[in-house]
Amino acid sequence: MNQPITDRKTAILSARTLLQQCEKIVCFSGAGLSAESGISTFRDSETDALWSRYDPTQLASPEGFAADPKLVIDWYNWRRDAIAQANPNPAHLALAQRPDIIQITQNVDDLLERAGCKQESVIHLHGNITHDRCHQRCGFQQKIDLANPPPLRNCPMCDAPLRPAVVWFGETLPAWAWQQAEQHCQLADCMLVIGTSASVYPAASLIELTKAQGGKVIVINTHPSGASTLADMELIGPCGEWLPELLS
Ligand code: BJW
Repeated sequence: MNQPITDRKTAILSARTLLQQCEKIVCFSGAGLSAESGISTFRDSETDALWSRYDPTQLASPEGFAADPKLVIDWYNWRRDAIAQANPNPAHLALAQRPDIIQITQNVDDLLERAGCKQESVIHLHGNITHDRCHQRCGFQQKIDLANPPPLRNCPMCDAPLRPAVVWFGETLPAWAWQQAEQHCQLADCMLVIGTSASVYPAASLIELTKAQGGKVIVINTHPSGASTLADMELIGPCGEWLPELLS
């Protein structure tokens, strides 16, 4: 692993030089991208009093939903409310200024789109909290008003429970999103890995995919992460500070 670069000016210059040499750049992001918008991450956040008793990774599962569907929907609706009140931060805005960079995100929020990224150009590997879908996959899907999300309810087509259109543990990723992501990562000269613990698979394997075919990896994270060992360059600190400097 390369040593973290602490001299800010040197780090920015090196990273910018690397990016200028690249034709195809992908950005692979996680919850840390939205942290400076006030959205909690999964594994490193200061716990919110209301939800501090619960493990988010257990709530984000079919088992959690089966055990207590109301609890899971209340948790998602609390997060929807937080996202509705949040604004894109300087990291989202910096990425949106670079339409040439392919956005592959694990995040289910719509902050990249609200920052100005084209909706069709953001690949959401873990789905979208902005929609509900039928848990039994009868095909029903509906856009949700994040500021006024409905409580637990049943599908109007087949009467199974409705749930957020996100990917829980043990569920497969949307096939189209995964295929697109794999194709882009295979061809990328450089991947920016932003604000992810890189601990959830298969998403995290995309970093290995880029690396394996010779692409460079620039990691931006407040802490060392699962991506550190793959990093050609590791910028330690908030992405809302690094990305505007790097991409301007
Ligand atoms: C900052 C910052 C700032 C903070 N600036 N940085 C291979 C090996 C082992 C296990 C598996 C495997 N393959 C599959 C699995 C099982 C499982 C898995 O990966 N488990 C792991 C825990 C080991 N994977 C799955 O189940 C996946 N499906 C699957 O594999 O299907 C095939 C299959 C089917 C059936 C049986 C078997 C296989 C699905 C995974 C779905 C993940 N879903 C969630 C919830 C989504 C909905 C929701 O939002 O509620 O996705 S879990 C959660 O983790 C969420 C995230 O997208 C994902 C990743 O988290 P992320 O984004 O990295 O957040 P954090 O909190 O972990 O990290 C934040 C980082 O930001 C930190 O590093 C901070 O330091 C940093 N940070 N502030 C920069 N300002």
